[in-house]
Amino acid sequence: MDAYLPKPEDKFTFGLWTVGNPGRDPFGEPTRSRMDPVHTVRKLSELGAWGVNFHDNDLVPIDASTAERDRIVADFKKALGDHNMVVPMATTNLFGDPAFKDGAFTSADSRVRAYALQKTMQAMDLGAEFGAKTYVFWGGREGAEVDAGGVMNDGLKRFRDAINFLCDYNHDQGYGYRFALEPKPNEPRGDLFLPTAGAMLGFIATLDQPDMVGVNPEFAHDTMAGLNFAHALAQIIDAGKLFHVDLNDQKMGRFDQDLRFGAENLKTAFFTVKLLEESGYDGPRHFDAHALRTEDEDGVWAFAAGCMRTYLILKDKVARFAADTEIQDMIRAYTVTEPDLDGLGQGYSADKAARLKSMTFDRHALGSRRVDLERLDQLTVEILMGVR
Ligand code: GCO
Ligand code: MN
Ligand code: MN
Repeated sequence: MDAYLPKPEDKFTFGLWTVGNPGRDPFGEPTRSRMDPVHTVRKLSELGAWGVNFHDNDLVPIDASTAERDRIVADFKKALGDHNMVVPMATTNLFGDPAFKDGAFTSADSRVRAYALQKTMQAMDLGAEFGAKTYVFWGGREGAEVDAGGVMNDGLKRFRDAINFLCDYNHDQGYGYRFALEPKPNEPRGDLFLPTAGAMLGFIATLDQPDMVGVNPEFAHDTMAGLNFAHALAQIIDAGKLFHVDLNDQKMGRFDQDLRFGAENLKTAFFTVKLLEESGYDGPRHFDAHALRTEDEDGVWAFAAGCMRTYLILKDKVARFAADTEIQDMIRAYTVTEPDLDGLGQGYSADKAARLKSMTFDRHALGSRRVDLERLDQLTVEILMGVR
C-alpha cells in the first residue's frame, strides 16, 4: 500500500482554473484545449482529491443564458455527487473581462464598482448552491500602474466599502461564508493593493465585521516578493486568520510561475506543511498552480498527483522531524527558559519593571552562548534528503 496516496480526508482541492489552465502566456497561444468541468471532477476524484473550487466563469461562461447556466449547474452537481467531491470554496472572476481593466471594487468608475458588486453577489449565490463555506477575494485588477489618478488611498476606501457591503449580504442571505482575502504583490497590475499578508491583516482590522474575514495566503505570492511564505503563514495563524491556503511554488523574483507544490523551495514547503499540520488548521489544502505550458493532459494529471504526493511526503517528514530525538534534544537546548525571567517579561507591573532595571546581566556570557543552528539545519536538510 502506497503511504503517499491522497485520500479525501487529506482535504486536497484544486481550482477548475488550475488543472484547466490551457497553457496560455503573454508570449504564446494555449497549448492545451479547454477542459470540461465534469471531466475535471472525475479525474480529480480518481486521483484522491477531496474537492474542487471555481470562479463563477470557470463554471458558467460570462455570457451564458439562464437556461445554459441551469444546465451547466445541474451537470456539475451530478458529477460532484457521482464522484463524492465537494466545493469548499468559491470566488469571482473580477479580472478577466475588459470591464475590469482598471480595477473592480477599487475602480475609479462607480459603474464598474456597482457591476463588480452585482457579479460577486451572483457568484456568491452560485457558490452557496454548491455548499461552499469559504469565499475568496483575490483582487487581480485591484491595483495600479499610475498613481496620479486621485488620492492614493481612494482604492483602499473603495475596497473596504465593497467588503463591508458583501459581509452584510452574506449575513442577510444566511450563507455563512467566511471571507478569505488573498494578497499578491504584483501581476497582473504593476502594483496590487494590499500586497502582503501583513497589509491584509491590517486592512481586516478596519472592516465593520472583522470576524467574518480572514486571509488566503499563497506560497508563490510571498516568494515573488522575496519574502518567506512560512513566516507569513505563521503570522496569519498567530492572528487566528488562516481561513484558506493556496499552495504552489515559485522562483524568487520571477514572473508569476504557479509551479507544482514543492517544485522549487523544498525547505520552505516543509515548514509550510509543518505549520499547517501542527497548528490545527483543518481547512482545505488547495493547490493554486498549473502544469507547465509544455504539458499535454497527461502532464496535467502528473502535475496534480505530484502536488498531493509531495504534500504527503513532506507531512511524513514533519512526523520524522518531531520523532527525531537528536533534533528534539537540540531544539530543547536551543530554547533557554528561565521561568523567573520569563515571568518578569509577561504582564507589566511597576514592581517587575523595577526588578528588571536593577538586575545585572552578563552580556559577554549571553554573546558567547552556543546556539548550534548549523547542526540543526543540517539535520533538517538530511530529513528532507531522506537519510534520517
Ligand atoms: C493568481 C491568484 C489566483 C487566485 C484565484 C482565486 O495569482 O492568479 O493566485 O489564482 O487565487 O483567482 O481567487
Ligand atoms: Mn497566484
Ligand atoms: Mn491564489
